[in-house]
Amino acid sequence: MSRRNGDREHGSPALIHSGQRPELPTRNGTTMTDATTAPRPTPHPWWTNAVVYQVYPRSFADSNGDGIGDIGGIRSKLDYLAELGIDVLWLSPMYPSPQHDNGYDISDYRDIDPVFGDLDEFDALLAEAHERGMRIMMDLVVNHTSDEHAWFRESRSSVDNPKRDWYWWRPARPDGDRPNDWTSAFSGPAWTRDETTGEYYLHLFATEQPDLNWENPEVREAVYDMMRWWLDRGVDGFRMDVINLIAKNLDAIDGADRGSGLGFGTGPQIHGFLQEMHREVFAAHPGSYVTVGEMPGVSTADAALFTDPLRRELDMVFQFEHVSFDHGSHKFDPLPFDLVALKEILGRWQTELAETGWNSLYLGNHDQPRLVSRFGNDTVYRVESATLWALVLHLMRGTPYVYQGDEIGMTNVTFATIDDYRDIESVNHYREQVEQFDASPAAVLAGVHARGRDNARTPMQWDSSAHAGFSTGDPWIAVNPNYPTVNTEEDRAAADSVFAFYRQLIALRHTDATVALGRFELLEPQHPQLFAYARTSEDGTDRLIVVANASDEPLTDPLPVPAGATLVLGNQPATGDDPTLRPWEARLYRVGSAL
Ligand code: TEU
Ligand code: CA
Repeated sequence: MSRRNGDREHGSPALIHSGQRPELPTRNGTTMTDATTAPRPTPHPWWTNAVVYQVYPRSFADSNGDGIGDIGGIRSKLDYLAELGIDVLWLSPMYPSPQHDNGYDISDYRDIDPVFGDLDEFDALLAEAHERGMRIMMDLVVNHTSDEHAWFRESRSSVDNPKRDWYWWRPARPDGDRPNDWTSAFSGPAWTRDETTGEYYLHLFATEQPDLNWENPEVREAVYDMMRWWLDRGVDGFRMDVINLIAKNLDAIDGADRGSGLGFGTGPQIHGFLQEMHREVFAAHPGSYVTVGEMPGVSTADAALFTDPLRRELDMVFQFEHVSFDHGSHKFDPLPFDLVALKEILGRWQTELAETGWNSLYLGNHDQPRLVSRFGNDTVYRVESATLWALVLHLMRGTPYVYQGDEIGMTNVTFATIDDYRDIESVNHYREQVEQFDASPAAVLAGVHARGRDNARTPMQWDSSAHAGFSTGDPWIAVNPNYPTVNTEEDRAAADSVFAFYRQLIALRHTDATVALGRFELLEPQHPQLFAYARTSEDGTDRLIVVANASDEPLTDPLPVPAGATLVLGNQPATGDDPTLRPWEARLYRVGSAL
């Protein structure tokens, strides 16, 4: 069943791969063929000029009218994705799950939840993606399982069950209190007392998401075995959910520390775990895979270690600095947008991972508000600011991730009451604030409007028909009411199509070695309106300059663009030599034979 062949070198370090992907057929029949079959920069691995698209399956496309997106829906949109030009599809979890956290609570790692389809349909999706030259990245959620996973059922059954030690069990403290004071990411304590034995189990997320004990070698082997099973099926890599948290801070676990388990950072065992995983899964399995580790709290120095190819841990990580700097006392307490701070963070990640390591580039995903609502202007300048941030992100060094709907400028949603929300994090937060802390319901709801995860989880807006063309039935969460104007059909017919702009950016990464690999340099770091930077080819002869006016006002200051530079791309109609940047105007220039 595997389409793999001997082209994939056995266990070789990432950086000596040719950068070609001969084992995948080219995208015949689409207009992207020129860009995607062009020789790729070598000797860098294939994913250094690839673009990833994240599908959140339950909100993407529903093929059977039950209101929940599914594999049939994804299959029906593969041509759309191929046209966009993306190289990799990251699929949020579709494994069997009680869905307390929309599939991030897995009860069986080796199957597909019937709400999404079955393994045969998954295999068909994989084959159809591969036929179009797209790879598939699975979501690997192994910091925790569902409390309905067979492993946890066994583990909780008695203190001497052979799987007892697969999870974190602790007796109450002598004073009868919980083992430590960690709180869960979804409100409330991170420990829950289980009636069966009277002991507590650890869950950094929901009560229904018990944390696996990675100190136990049997747990690790069971996970590696499952990963090899998916690679045997033909998948091309993994996005690893909160993978730094598998290594707990052991001193803190048995201490009485206050605060959140997430805040305690990563235990020192993490590098050993990831190197072992690499050895046991990727090196032991022929192929050229891509891995990205989601790592809340990771620093640039940590990330440079995790993504150093010679250390054989991960290919890239999702860092959180640029999606946390605008949190006040907590994530539902938004601070006003600070462009200078954002530039400092993104610029520092670019330069500090320049020599060793690799960045993943993202401004949104299924956990974050919509990028155009958070960083742009989602009313008057929706299209302009959506395309500005696309250009700013896609011209950086790293692997860009497009979250479903961003390619048409989808926005946040403002539901009237908490009953319209589905996300466990938002609903628990609201209840805790309003019921326990007597907060004003309107104020808490405002925080959810700004920062709740459901902003990104409303159904994909395909057209202006009922339910935005997402489903023929009632969707599991309401559609954003702006769907009659914001949808793929309208967008693609428009002269200023966001989709068309993304398509150009993605093609550029495939064909332009400076976009993929050039050195990064932030320009005018203190300018409050202008996001500007340069990318320079390794030999210094080619230079690209991005200038972006991230504001509602025109920008008349001189631009850091030398005379004679040529305009490569802009998000608003060209105005000849006009040096003024209109509100949310972004341009890309090329300076030939740069010094
Ligand atoms: O998210 C981990 C994470 O740290 C946060 O982004 C999380 O969404 C939360 O908002 C913390 O405040 C990952 C998944 O991406 C997320 O969907 C899951 O809910 C979570 O892990 C648990 O698996
Ligand atoms: Ca369905």
